[in-house]
Amino acid sequence: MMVNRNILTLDEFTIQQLRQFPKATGELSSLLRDIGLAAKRVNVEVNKAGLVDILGDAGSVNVQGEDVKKLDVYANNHFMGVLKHGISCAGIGSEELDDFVVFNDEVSNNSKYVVLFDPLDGSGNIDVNVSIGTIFSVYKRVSEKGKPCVKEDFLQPGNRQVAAGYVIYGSSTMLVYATRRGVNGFTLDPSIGEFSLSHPNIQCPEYGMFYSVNHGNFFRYDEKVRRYIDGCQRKTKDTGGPYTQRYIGSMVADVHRNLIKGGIFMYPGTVDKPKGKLRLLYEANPCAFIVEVAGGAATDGVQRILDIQPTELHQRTPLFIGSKGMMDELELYLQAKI
Ligand code: AHM
Repeated sequence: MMVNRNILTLDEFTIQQLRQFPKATGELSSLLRDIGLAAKRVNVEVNKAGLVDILGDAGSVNVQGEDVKKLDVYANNHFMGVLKHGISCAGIGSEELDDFVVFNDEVSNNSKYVVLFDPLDGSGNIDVNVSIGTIFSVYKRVSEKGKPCVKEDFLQPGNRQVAAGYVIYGSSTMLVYATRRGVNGFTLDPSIGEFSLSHPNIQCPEYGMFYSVNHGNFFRYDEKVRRYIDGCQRKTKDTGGPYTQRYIGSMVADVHRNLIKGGIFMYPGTVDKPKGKLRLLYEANPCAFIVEVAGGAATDGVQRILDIQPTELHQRTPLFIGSKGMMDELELYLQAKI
């Protein structure tokens, strides 16, 4: 197989972007490089998950009351470590940690950004060899530079994100990230160990064939949501046939497929859990930012995800996200206009 060595690597791409802004400090490029490095290390461990004794519960329970797998701990520590030793990040918030972490040394206190991440989304799928991922979100801190970062830096609405992205550890490993200027996807080329630009300027199709939802919860959803799901299974004027149901159980993989091919992903509230399962800061906000930059939309069923003012680090939110045309159609159902 001929491999095109002229394809830009992640580092080359971020530097090329940086060169368009001669006054930029390069902190964001450096941060993305750090994230790329951590992703490569986690990828190595994910790839050998079936071979080594790294599977299974780490014996602890995370702040959401869920079992923590060993790979979650590994990924969390790697992302945190790489960001701590970089030059761009004042502190982090992680889905796996109770509270945010202030790096609190001279370089970090003078850094511009804070990062929030879900180190291993879909971790329930680790031991069955299904795609899992890391999701991240970058904010400019609101606290004074030179001092340790504070909680308010992490509790910013998603519309203040500077960048967001995810890594999918799947049939190939991909890093997709968005800034306000666009969404770009990089595939890990194992022969050189670099993320290479494979999906420039990703645009989410206005319509697609896929709807992704946990059907097992159907009778716990609100009636309007049930009517929409029911509608997905019938003929629609836009596609000429029913949508195809695809639900991986790793949001990052479901959202990625729908971003590329067009579709809608839903994790609605249920009677017993009105706020659903997903976390606003670690899952919903970064995905909403990426999908919106690519031309799609994301709501909690009432308002735009990115406009929600967070009040706590681990708050949950219902999530509806995907192709713009399908989201508009969903809204008609949610407003009881259909
Ligand atoms: P996790 O953080 O424990 O991995 O849970 C998040 C995952 C999402 O990736 C996925 O969409 C969802 O949980 C699936 O939940 P369910 O099994 O309730 O449908």
